[in-house]
Amino acid sequence: MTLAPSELILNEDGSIYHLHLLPHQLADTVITVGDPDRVEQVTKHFDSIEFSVQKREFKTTTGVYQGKRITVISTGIGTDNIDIVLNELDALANIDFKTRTLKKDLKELNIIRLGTSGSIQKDIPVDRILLTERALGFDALLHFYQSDAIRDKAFEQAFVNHTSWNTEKSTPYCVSASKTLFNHFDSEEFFSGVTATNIGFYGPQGRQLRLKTEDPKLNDKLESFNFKGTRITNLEMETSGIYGLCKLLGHRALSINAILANRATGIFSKDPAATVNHMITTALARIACL
Ligand code: R1P
Repeated sequence: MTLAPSELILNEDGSIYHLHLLPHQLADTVITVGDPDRVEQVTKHFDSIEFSVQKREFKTTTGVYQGKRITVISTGIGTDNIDIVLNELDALANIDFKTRTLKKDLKELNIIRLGTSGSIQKDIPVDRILLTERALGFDALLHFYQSDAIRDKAFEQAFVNHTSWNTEKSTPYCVSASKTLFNHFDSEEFFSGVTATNIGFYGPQGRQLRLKTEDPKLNDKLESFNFKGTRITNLEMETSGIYGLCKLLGHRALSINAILANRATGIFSKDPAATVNHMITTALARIACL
């Protein structure tokens, strides 16, 4: 199938529409961050920089860290941006831009998110690092794709029952990390668990400044949910989309979270920059030997 110019949109220089990248500029290992300023916080540790480009909230730098070529890209906030980033990264890797057809040999990228997040469990304190084994998406992104085969329906149903979830909001979906990447990073120094991804920072994560939320007990229900010994550990805004699309596209994904807030105790990190930098250097050391 040849992709029409309206479907696979390329800029005049041949780069992909939003990310403004050419296929050869993408490394096989990709680090995603939310904040464009965090790209430099990662790449300042690199031995060399190949190139850097920014369009909108998507800033990309490719370089080499301890002999490993890595692309670092900012996604901005939310799973709506994840749809753009993941589809365009995959197109760069797996679509021939000249013929506008799928390549014969498909690439499997390593996609590692280095993000920030809030813990919802009292015993997961701020300034620690958490690996997401499974993500529970309250966003609707995955429902626009044929995704039945990759979802954990038993987990989803148990969650809906436990929380008496109002499906006017969404239909939660449960997707997993790449086992290979998770096992590569898993260690006693990290927490691991289920990351809930939602479409907003305030009401959707149970924060009430002036507006009352639809379910004031939402975070208590998330905290007390238990599925076969597994609990929901933290809240953020991208991981479910990354896991879902990576599984569907055949890429390996892992989300690593710097815990900056503890929503159960009301505590926020006193030095978030140091915690994020610790996550970055710890993750880079492991990414170098992937
Ligand atoms: C909200 O402040 C943002 O921070 C978290 C959330 O997922 C959301 O994107 O992650 P990042 O720090 O990676 O952006």
